[in-house]
Order: sequence, then C-alpha cells, then structure tokens
Amino acid sequence: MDGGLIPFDEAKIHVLTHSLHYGMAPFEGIRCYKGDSGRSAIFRLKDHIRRLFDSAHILEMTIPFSQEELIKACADVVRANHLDECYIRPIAFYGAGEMGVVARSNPVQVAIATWPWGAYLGDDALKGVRLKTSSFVRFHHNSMLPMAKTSANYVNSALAGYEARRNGYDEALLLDVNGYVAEGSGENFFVVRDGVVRTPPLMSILAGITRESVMRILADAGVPIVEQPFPRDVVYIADEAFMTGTAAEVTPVRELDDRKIGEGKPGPITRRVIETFHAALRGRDIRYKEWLHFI
Ligand code: PPE
Repeated sequence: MDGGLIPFDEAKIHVLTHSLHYGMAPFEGIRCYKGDSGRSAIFRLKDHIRRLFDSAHILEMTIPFSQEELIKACADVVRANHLDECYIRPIAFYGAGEMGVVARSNPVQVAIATWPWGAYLGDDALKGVRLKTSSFVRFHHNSMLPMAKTSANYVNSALAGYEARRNGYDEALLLDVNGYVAEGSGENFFVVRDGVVRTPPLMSILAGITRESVMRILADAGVPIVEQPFPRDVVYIADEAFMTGTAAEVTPVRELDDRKIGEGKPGPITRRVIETFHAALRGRDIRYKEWLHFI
C-alpha cells in the first residue's frame, strides 16, 4: 500500500477518503495461476497495468508510480502472501483531505490486495449459466466512460447483478441505450451461429482482456470472429453463447430469458475456447507464452 508491504489487517483508509464518496477509483482484476511446470504466472499482467493507467488517464488522475513499479509490486504481493493461485486487485484512489466533487488536492493512493478466488459464477458454471436481460441499461459512453474500469461504473453492474440473482438467474445481460447487447455485470459476451462468433464492439462495454485473448485464440484457430452490434433475439437463436472475464474466465451460457440457447449446454466452439484458454493460462500452449508473467 502506497509503496510498502503491510499486513492485511493494517491496510486501512480514512472515512473521508475522497474516492469512497465520489467513485474515482480505477482498479484492476488480475489472476495468477500455477502452471503445469509448477511455477506460478500472472496472466497478462502488463496489459492489466496498462489498462489501469488508461483508466486513470481517462479520469485525469495521475498515479504516483510507474507501470514497471506496479508490475513488480503485483508480483511482490503474490509472493509475500505465498499464494500460487490467486486474484489480484490493484486500486488507485484519491485519499482523505479536501472534500467536494471537484476537489483535486488529495493524494493519489495505490493499494494492491490479493486473495484466493474460486468460480465466480458458481461451481456449476461450466455446465452453462442462465442469464436474464436486465431492466438496467448499460450506461452510455458519454456518461460514464466504459473504457475506464473505475469503482463508480460498478453501480450499474451491481444493480443489474442483484436483480438477476434475486429473480433466480445466474447473471444479468445488459443492453446498451440503443437496445443492443452490451455485456454482463462483470463479463463480456459472445454468441456463435453457423460457425461465426460475434461480440459487441468497444462502445458501451469494458475492453476486456479476456475478451481480447479469446478473440486472438479464435483467430488463431481459424474461427471467424466479428465485432458487431446485435439485439437480444440474435442470442435466443444462437447455437452457442459464452461470457468472458478475469473472474468468470470463459463461462458457457445455456439460457437467456428462459430460452434455451442451442442444445442448452456448452457447444463445440465454446468448449474449444475454454480448452485453449486454460492451456494458455497454465503455460501448456507456447503460442501464448508472452501472456504469462512468471513470479
Ligand atoms: N465487463 C465488465 C463490466 C467487467 O467488470 C469485466 C471484468 C469484464 C467485462 C471482463 O474484463 P477482463 O477481466 O479484462 O476480461 N470484471 C471483473 C470484476 C469482478 C468483480 O466482481 O470484482 C473481473 O473479472 O475481474
């Protein structure tokens, strides 16, 4: 925290921490996996730290460390916790001092926490999850700036996520202001029909690093992949659908709005993506070696 390693219980902040009140807190979610070689590696660490700096730049926040320093710090925190598999959460925020929305004098603080985190969408997620189209609309890219992964943007995600779970679904699917499919509360979204994979373009969605990894895996496998807006009924009649995210990894989707998608179980392209993605994470596929930051 702020450049030093401190015990978990001492990682505290003041109640007047500016970002707690006003939501300016760019953060990241990263996973570290134990590879087949027995060594642990952080997945796409450099890209996540780059996105953290992109988020801060969008918010006009200056992080008082270099990207190289935070890359090293993430690896240090994992090592210090003796974890060979974990989730890593770097966060930057305006600390306590001046109050008021536009206060700019507060120091930027940076913390990196880590903890073991299992299946994000439940232990049965690999059999396929059930989604509900949300009554909450994914915010317009001129209101909340979806390229910035900042705490405030997650109010939209939390409202959608609570609603879907309260109604017995595993996760929400949010549409954008034009009614096109955007993303889940914490996942990007893909559909497959007749061998072609489609995913929404980078408009009202987070530029997911898992999304980008999956697009590369599909391209390398010769599977056509297009970024294109589509409405919810394209999902109803899809052969397959899946979601991607650091926490959710690649999760098959078996239903949207109580309509079965394809056979209602993970389809062949989804299964292939999951297999290659896991081979990449564990260092089994040398094509994706550059994605691994060994610690
Ligand atoms: N969209 C949203 C809104 C999102 O929050 C995530 C990550 C993604 C897409 C996928 O991005 P990427 O992880 O780079 O592939 N969601 C994080 C939130 C988890 C949480 O509940 O906290 C994550 O997966 O770490």
